[in-house]
Amino acid sequence: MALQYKFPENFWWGSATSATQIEGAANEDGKGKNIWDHWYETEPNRFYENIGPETTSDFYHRYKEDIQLMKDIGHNTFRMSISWARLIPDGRGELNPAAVSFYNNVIDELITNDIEPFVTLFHFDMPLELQNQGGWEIRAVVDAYTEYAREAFRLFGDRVKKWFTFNEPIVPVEGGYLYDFHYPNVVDARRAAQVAYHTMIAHAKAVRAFHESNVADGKIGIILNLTPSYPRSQNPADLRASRIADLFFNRSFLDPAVLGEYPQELIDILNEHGLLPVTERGDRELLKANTADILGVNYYQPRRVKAKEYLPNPYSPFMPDWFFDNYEMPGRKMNKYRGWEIYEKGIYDIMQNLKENYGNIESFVSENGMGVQDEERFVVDKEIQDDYRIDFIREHLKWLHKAIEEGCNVKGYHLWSFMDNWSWMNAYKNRYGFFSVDLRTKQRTPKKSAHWIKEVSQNNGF
Ligand code: BGP
Repeated sequence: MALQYKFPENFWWGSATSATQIEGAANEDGKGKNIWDHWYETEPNRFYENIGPETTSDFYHRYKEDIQLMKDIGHNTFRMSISWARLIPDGRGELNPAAVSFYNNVIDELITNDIEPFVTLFHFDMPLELQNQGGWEIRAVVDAYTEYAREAFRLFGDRVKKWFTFNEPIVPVEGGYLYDFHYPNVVDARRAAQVAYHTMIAHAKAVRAFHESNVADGKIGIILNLTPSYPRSQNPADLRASRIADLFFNRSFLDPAVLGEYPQELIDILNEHGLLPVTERGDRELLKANTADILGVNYYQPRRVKAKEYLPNPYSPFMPDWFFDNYEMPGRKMNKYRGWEIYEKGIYDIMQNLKENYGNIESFVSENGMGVQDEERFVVDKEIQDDYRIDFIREHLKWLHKAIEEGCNVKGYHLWSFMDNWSWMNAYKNRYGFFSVDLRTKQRTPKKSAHWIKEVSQNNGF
């Protein structure tokens, strides 16, 4: 069959998940509590339909069946995360033997089925014990994380060759310390800056630990949610607004992770507002020497901005959006089932930016996907007819293909997500999977997109 969009050989086809969102068994087999278990126990009504993280999609008990399904639909890679509090219940110290065997079993099962595991160390789920001590605000937690990373490399590094220190590290900063959608629900830009900084120090220390470990043939990187920032117009005020949004929401992590240093303009803004974090001697060299080998890009939607219409009240707490307003561009295409913009070319722009300004670092799409509310309404003959998702993936893949043809160093595509899963405060509101999950029976059923991706993966194109 002649394919119009043929991908490079050994392209990574797969999907992405995270421990807290799929495993369930939150109170089983010696797992310690993390911030999600705790927040749900204290404020269940903040979660969509009061659904919490105890059971989620039950991957913990069904991983074998799930890995067969991955194989059935042509996955050659799968992104998962380790639950820190499952592996080390208090965050530091004693290992949980049941967790060691669980992750060993999952990894072995994936490899036996020719699916390469991509493992993230931290996907939003801080052990509660460490959060109680101050979480990412304190340097001791950076050290606890580095120890955890070292243990993970030692336990699983003989078989896992793709490691990621953090998933979307900006999200716990925004959610936990600015906009109140993650525990500990603080609103304080100075503390947010400290948390962001410590996360990057933790990243660099884990990268260093990795290169000192014996996973010599592996790679380590980070997963960032990049939102290209498009100005309303080319007038200087709009351009400045978009540049500053880019500084806060992309370059604050992308630059230190890939180039090993913070953008000077960001440092200047933080300095001007008294927000510079506390640092230690040697940090600068640490960051510079321990950059990512590989970058995962999560892309859902762009950010469109315009110059501020009204000056912010200088007595209100500092927020990055003091510098710009969001711009609702007329005529933009929307995912009407989730409320996010769909702009497929964004993925191409991101990859071009990585090629031009970030040394063409080896990268892949580590999440991209379309959330849909009340997806059962699209069931015909027991199967969800998610043609909208097929279109969404196909149109993004076309732009990705073009980026690759133009020399961008892109190695794969992972959909968010393998199956419907628990999405933090949104719980099961927006469904993303190739497989739907019946919340009562936990039964998995392929959607139309599962059959489609199988063909695309097997043909390595479409
Ligand atoms: C990403 C996260 C995922 C997932 C996804 C969907 O930012 O990395 O963990 O939750 O967003 O989000 P939502 O369910 O809110 O649409």
